[in-house]
Amino acid sequence: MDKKILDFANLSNLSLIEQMYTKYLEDSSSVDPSWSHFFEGIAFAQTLSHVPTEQTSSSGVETSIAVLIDNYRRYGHFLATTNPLDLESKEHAYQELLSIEKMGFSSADLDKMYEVSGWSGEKEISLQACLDRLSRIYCGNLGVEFMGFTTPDIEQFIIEQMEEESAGAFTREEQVTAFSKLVDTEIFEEFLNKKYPGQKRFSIEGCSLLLPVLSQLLDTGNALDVDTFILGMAHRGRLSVLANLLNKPCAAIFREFDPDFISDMQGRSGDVKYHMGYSTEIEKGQKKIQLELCANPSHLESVDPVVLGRVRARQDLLEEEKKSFVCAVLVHGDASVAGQGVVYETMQMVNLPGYETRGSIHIVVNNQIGFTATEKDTQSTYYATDIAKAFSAPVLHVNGEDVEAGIRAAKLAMLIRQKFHIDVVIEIVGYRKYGHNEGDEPAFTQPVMYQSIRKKTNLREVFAKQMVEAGVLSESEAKAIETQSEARCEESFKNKTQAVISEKEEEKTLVEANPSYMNASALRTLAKRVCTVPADFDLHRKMRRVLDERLAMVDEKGEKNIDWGMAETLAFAALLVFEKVPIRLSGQDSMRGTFAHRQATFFDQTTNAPFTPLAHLEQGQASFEVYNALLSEYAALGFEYGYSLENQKGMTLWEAQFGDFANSAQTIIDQYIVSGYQKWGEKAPLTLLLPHGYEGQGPEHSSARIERFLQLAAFDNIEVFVPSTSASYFQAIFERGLLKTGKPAVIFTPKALLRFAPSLSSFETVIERKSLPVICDEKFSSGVKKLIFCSGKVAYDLREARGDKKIAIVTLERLYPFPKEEIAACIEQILGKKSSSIPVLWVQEEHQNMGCWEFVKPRLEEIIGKRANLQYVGRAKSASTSAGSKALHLKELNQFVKEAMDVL
Ligand SMILES: Cc1ncc(C[n+]2csc(CCOP(=O)(O)OP(=O)(O)O)c2C)c(N)n1
Repeated sequence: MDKKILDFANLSNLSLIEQMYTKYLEDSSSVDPSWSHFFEGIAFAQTLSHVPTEQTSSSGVETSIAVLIDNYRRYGHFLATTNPLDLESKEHAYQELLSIEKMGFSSADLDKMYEVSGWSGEKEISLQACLDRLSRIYCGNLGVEFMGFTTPDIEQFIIEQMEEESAGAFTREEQVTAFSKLVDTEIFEEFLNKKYPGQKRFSIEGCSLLLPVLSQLLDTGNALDVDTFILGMAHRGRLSVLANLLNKPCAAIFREFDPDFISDMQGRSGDVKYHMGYSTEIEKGQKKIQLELCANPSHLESVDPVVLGRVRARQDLLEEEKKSFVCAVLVHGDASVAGQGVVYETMQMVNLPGYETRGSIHIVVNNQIGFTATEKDTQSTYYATDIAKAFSAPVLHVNGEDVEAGIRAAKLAMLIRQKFHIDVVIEIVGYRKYGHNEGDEPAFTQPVMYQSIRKKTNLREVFAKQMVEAGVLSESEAKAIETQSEARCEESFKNKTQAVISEKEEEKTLVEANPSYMNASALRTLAKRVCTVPADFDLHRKMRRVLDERLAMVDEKGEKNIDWGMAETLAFAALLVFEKVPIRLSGQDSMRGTFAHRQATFFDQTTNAPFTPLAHLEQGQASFEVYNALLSEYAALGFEYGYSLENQKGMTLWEAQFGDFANSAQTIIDQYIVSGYQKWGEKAPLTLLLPHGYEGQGPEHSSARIERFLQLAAFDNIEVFVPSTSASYFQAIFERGLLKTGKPAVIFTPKALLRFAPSLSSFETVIERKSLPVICDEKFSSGVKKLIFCSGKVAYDLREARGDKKIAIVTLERLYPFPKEEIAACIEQILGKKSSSIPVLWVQEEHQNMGCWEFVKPRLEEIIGKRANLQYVGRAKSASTSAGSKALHLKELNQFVKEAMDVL
């Protein structure tokens, strides 16, 4: 967007605009292009003749009437009657610009005629009529906010849609459909209230317009060939959406309210009813619409990126022109959309190559309260939706009591999304009939607001009256719709005990490994392709060297071992070509790799054109996509979680820049990745790469918090790897790519080890794939005096200190599922069956309250049994992850490594 356009939005200097406009009219090239762009982009510049008729006299009137129209388009929403509550009205400084005096008129001009040919269908219009029309269009129950932050073509489109009186006309069929949705919604909520008084259902009453709006989105979308909607929403109104949009049987919902209800979840523990997802297919005429509501936790807005990830994964399977037929709809609360940073992170994705989804529809259900707090407490912005402006997303503010305005907004939003592939926001301004939940008393904190709310009539009654008066429906027809809806609830209630929603078992996704691929020569051939760029590609000198080195690593002479970057590349190549597994990898700077170890994409030094060898290995290979992520962890990881849910036959990887940054996405880790299956039955074969290792770089770049993932590991929910060699890393990536488990995984990847010679394995060792889950110490068959268990990099410090001492060092390459049998076998290999006691240690570089210790202690003790006492050697407990200086780090390291050697 041209930034200067934003400057123009400040119309306080009207005389400057007048001058520029006069100049522009004389000669459009005489003004700066940004000014002419501005004048061209607004409709009046094209449609109006600004010549005043004889009755006008004041000079500059041409510009003033043009500015008047422009100001209404721009600022009319500030005066729109969108708030159904009788509360103190909000003021905005720009409102002033809508006073005729500010625009160079006086009340004496009201009856004067102005030529406006082509604008209102009339040749000329009185100032009063012009104001009335503008006010009707822009200051009614639908306020449109779009000027100055979108683009001229979008502005023009919205102007045309708003000013064309017949655009968005409300047909009888639409009115009746909207009414039925309202009736079903409100009767369903009232029924729940009657049968389950005081139970939490997070009623939508007060904003029940949400349902007709959603339903209209489907209808308009359907007419534009949108056949899949993926929805994300929080608690408010969720049950109504399930029952009245996704057609989840009411009987099943009622049953979930019963105190004795336990659903059959095949051993899973489930979630509360207002967090569960649902999917359905609905018929619309000849077409079908796939409708999915994503499961989500309580954490408001956390589902937003998950929805987008799911949408993107679906779109990735479609041809270019069909991608927009899958659409994300995100329903937000006013307090959460204004307060939660993940909304910004998610909206930031709208134009990014790795994340864009052709725009999303956002609906903000603004009930003017968040739990007990109002916007005075929660919002510095004028509107709850103001974030939209940062992303050029038009906002349609709707009075929650005006069904027609809601329907019009829904149609317009869908049209805009399909035409421009941008985000569009609909704000439904209503109220919350009850407390935050139905057990709450809202008048404790909002007495005045609730006085106004108590006077309110249900929207269906308001709308029924309007329709009856307009002759759209007779009273008895309206009543019949209600009766039918009541009967649906009664009937469902009677049948609720038989209502069973069967759990859908996901299709088995195991890809059978084809052992022939490990034919060394086939992999070597692939490796060569990975190291090849097109003949005319201007490769950076140092990159040439990297590729030459990589080639040497796979050379039959075997003089050079495989580094970690090459191990990963080889694993990817094998998956893409031999197993046909598509791969998507994203993370901050992941194309190159934070530590310059990956180099997945090369850039032509003359043209800047990118080339990704893994995407060009051979015809028929699976797709390889690598993206540099936006600088976000929360939304970026949420997106990949969603993507992986849909990408059950592909490998989805997310990489943190340093492992500790993953805690910015802790909500996604805790609420989705580790628990999504147990709560919702969601299988997310997502792999996290978290760089981890103590190298004296300070507290913030050392620990990826292994302890946290181990604490979260249960119910066979996740795999946790800490590879210590490049062969082990190859194996972890390759096995993950085979999608054997359908589970998420964390691979704690190294930093210093990436090119550390002792950690680099030979090509033969790599392809053997025998490093997981334990690397037992082959060195000793007898006479071992001490046995040390550890994971990761510290093994190399211990081996160096060991020299020729008879100390066996065993690394656990996979921590979860805990490799009990393999460890037992390794112990037996080293110690034999003898029971004589030797020291057995667990050594780690992390502090005692971190790392693996707490997790491995009881598990190793169980395996070791009475043969020995397991002892801890490592850093003491600490509140901070590591020392602030390299010197202190090394001092600590030397101390505990020495201690490990000295223990008798
Ligand atoms: C991230 C997060 N923080 C706090 C809460 C607790 N909480 C639940 S509902 C709510 C108020 C939400 O207000 P709003 O977004 O306006 O939605 P409403 O409930 O009014 O529909 C809060 C703070 C939560 N669920 N998620």
